[in-house]
Amino acid sequence: MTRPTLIEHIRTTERLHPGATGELSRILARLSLAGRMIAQRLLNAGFLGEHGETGIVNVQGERVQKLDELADATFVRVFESLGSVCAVASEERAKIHAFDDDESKAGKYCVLFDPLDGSGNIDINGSLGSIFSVHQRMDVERPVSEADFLQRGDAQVAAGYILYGPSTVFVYTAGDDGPVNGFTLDRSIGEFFLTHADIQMPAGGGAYSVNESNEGQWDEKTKELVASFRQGRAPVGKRAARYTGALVADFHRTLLQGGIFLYPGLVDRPRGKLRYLYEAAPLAKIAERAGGAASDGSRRTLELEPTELHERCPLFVGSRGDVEYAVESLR
Ligand code: AFP
Repeated sequence: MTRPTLIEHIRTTERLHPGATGELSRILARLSLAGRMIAQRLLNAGFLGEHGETGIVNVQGERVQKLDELADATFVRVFESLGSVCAVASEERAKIHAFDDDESKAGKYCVLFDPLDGSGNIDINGSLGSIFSVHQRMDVERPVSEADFLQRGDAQVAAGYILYGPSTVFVYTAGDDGPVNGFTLDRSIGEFFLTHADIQMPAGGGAYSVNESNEGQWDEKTKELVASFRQGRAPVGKRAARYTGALVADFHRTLLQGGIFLYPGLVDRPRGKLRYLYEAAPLAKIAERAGGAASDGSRRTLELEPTELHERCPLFVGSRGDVEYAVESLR
């Protein structure tokens, strides 16, 4: 039997919600289009002169790679004139980007993305990803503003990511109680097919995933927590250390095999490195919908209230037992 394509799956799901207007379906379809376009671009970038830096430093103080810029432009382009999306926010941009055609101005959705996550892996042909989050605009009567984007993670109407690894995988969840489904791109025909239906994060086992070179920047409780994973003293026992430098790749492994990914606060950066709206909140929604958990070390990630577009937060995400153990250890 042929597997459902991503678009067929989205339409089938839409029919289960009688009041649905089809707008969210179109947004998800456009996100998958961006994923296919970026995946294709990554394939040939090495010999088209598209590796390397642009010479620009972004709002995060990070050096922008040419592919960061290309991926960002791709995500913006797919939502231009769609009508349902009034504005987008990108990890690469200081401010939101509002669309100015009349239909878009009335659009009820805001889309946020980290267009190319793990860009340090570009030059080594390592895994990369894109992360996205969809929110409903707070008030369609007012012109869209940054305030429409500063919403808690539990208000997301959809969230997901695209992993560009040996194959390209699109993983998403929609609604308050939707499952997490994964689709793999058949490059020969440019179509995503359902390969991972209703993903459930294993309750135990799996690796622990953290940049251990930051140890000197952790507080004593964090040092002890990571040592307990390394030495097999955590409840689940001995496990491997795995860290790729691309959050999407580390998260995807954690989602499928269980375990924990952590990016704790650092002495000189108490909020750590990861961005709440573009990274932590969407992955927290996926984790919870797959039976896992996500915390900033004391609070549920999805309940944090962002006050800035590029706000950072510590992230502990993975199998529920591991995350609860981490929170307990840090108390
Ligand atoms: P870049 O996209 O700037 O490479 O950042 C990647 C990332 O946000 C996330 O994907 C990684 O998990 C994390 O940073 C790696 O950060 P460290 O290099 O500090 O471990």
